Amino acid sequence: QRTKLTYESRANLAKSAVAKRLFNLIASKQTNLCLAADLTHADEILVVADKCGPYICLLKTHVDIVEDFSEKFISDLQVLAQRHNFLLMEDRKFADIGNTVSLQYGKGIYKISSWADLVTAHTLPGRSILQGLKAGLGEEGASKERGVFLLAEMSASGNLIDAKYKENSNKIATEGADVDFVAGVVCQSAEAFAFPGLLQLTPGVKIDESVDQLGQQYQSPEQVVKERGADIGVVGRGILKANNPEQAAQTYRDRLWAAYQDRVAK
Ligand code: 5BU
Repeated sequence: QRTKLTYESRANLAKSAVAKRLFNLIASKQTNLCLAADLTHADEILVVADKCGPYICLLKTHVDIVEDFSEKFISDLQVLAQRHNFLLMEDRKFADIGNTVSLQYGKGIYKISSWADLVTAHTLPGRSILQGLKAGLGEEGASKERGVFLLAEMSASGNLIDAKYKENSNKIATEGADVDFVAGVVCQSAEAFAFPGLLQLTPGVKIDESVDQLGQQYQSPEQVVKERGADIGVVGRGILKANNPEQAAQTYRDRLWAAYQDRVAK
C-alpha cells in the first residue's frame, strides 16, 4: 500500500524525474504543503511566496488571473523558488486536443513550459493529452525536468467524474509510453491510483471551514493525509486570507507533516 511507504522509498520507484525530485525535496525539507497562490497581482504573489517559501514544497499558480503578468514576475518567482527550495506548478488544467494543448503549454504570453516544473491536465481527451504536452515542451522545456499531474477527481461538489472515469484516468497515468511524463494524480481519495511512484496532490484543505460559497468542499489536514491518501495537501485561502499567512503556512505545514509521520509509522 503506497500510503504506508516513506517519501524517500517512493522516490526510487518514480518513473518521472521531476516526481523523484519532488519526493526527495519533500523528505529533505520535511514539508508536504503546497501553497495555492491565487492572488491577482504579481507583487502580492511574490510577497506571499517569499514569506511562506520556507514551509512549502510546491507553489501552485493560476497564471491567467495575474493582472500585471510579465516575464519579470516569472524570473522573480524562480529566484524565490531557488532561494527557498520549492517547485512551481501551473494549475492550467489542460483539456483540449493534443495540438492545441501543445500550443497552450509552450506558446502565448505565458510560455508555461519554459518555467513551470509541473502542470495539471484533465484526462478527458484521453492519452493524446500527454503527447500534446510533450510536444509543447519546446527546446527550453525539453532540456529541463518537467511533468504533469492528471486529474482523477475534483473537490467541487456535484462534479461529473464517476468511477469509470477515475479508473480510466488511472490507466492513462500508469500505462503506456508517456508515463515518464506523469508525476502524479490530483484526487480526493487513496483509491484513485495504487502505483507508489506517483504523488497524490489533494486540494480542498482548510482547518476551520468545510465549504465555501461556490461549491468548494474542504477537509482537515489530518483527514486528507491519513484518510484520503494525500501526499501533498494544497492550501489556498486557508493561508492567503489568514491574519498572518506566514504563521498559517507554518501551522498547515506542521499538521500535514505530523499526519504523514503518523501515517507511515502505523
Ligand atoms: P482554496 O483557496 O484552498 O480553496 O484553493 C484551492 C486551489 O486548488 C485552487 O487553486 C483550485 O483551483 C485548486 N483545485 C481545487 O480546489 N479542487 C480541485 O479539485 C482541483 C484544483 Br483539480
